Amino acid sequence: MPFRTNRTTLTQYLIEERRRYPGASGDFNALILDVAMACKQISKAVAYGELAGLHGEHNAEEGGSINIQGEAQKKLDVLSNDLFIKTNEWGGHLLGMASEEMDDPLDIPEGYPKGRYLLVFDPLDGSSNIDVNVSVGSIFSILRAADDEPTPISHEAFLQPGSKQVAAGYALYGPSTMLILTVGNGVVGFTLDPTLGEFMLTHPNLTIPEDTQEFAINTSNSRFWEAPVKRYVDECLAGKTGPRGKDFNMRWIASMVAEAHRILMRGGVFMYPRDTKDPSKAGKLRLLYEANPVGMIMEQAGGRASTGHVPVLDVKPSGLHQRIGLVFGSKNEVERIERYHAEPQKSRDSEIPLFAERSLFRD
Ligand code: AHM
Ligand code: MG
Repeated sequence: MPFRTNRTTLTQYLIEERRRYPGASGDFNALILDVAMACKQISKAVAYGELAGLHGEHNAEEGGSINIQGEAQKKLDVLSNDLFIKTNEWGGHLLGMASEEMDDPLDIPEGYPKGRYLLVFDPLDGSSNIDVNVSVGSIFSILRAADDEPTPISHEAFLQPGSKQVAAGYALYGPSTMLILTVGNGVVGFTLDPTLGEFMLTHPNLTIPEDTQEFAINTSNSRFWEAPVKRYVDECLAGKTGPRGKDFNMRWIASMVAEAHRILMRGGVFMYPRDTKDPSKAGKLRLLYEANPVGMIMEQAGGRASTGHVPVLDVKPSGLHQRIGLVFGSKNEVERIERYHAEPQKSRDSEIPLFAERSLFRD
């Protein structure tokens, strides 16, 4: 195994970052280390998989369990959620937690000190892929609670725009386990050294190329897309012979953390836009624990994250489990998609047969 003696551990990185803020209490660093511990434990559980009887649906013998999203929970969804709670509730850094897998926010149990941060997470994103052994991940977002925030903690405490995030990150459980982190000062990546059980700094300054020739979208939804998205994808597909004058490649893993990571490594654009498939849902992905943390990482790496209309980090959330249309990745491509949304659609509607009869647009 290639061995380097000069690798920086996550702990060392956090301590060195903290030295830049002499007034910092160390609470924040301890919180990140607790989150990292949850990710290490989840990484192990994911890796053991069926060896530990961890594949399949939660409570299958009792007919399964459904989360607030109406999605069947996997055993690993429930275990990952529990691991996040157990590794983070005791430390005294948090006032509350919220997760994709819990209908309501969670208070810090009696007996543990309360802190000033809020932790929001998707414990195992892409878990519908677990049983097929595709890369999945955990996504987290850290917010500051208001000084006078009452307890028990309310949904409202978490309804802060993504621009207020103190830190965000994800762990990717792939061929190697990685932790990607931003504390608002660029984006860094760590790789888990499995023998030491330590995250080692391997990617000290992640930046996303501004241009790309790779896009990711679930094209099975194309008949539900709004016109600007359809235009963008049509132009990519037209390649060299179309208005873009270059060929594009397409990828769809159906595991957002894995897609975000690919984009962070080599550029690209990801779209799960608002569409007309289910008018009760403004997109598939969730604002607070999917779009916002990934959005902060993208922006901090020089990319862009948008609803198609506005920067995703500017959106004032209206609900804990709110869904939103999401486009992120290489800056110039995301800006192009925003331009297509901003352009008046009328003239193009009549040009495109699909949109000539009826409008698929919504305000
Ligand atoms: P999940 O949080 O229930 O795992 O759902 C989110 C996932 C994303 O990781 C991924 O981008 C998307 O769902 C895939 O959706 P689809 O199956 O429609 O392609
Ligand atoms: Mg998810």
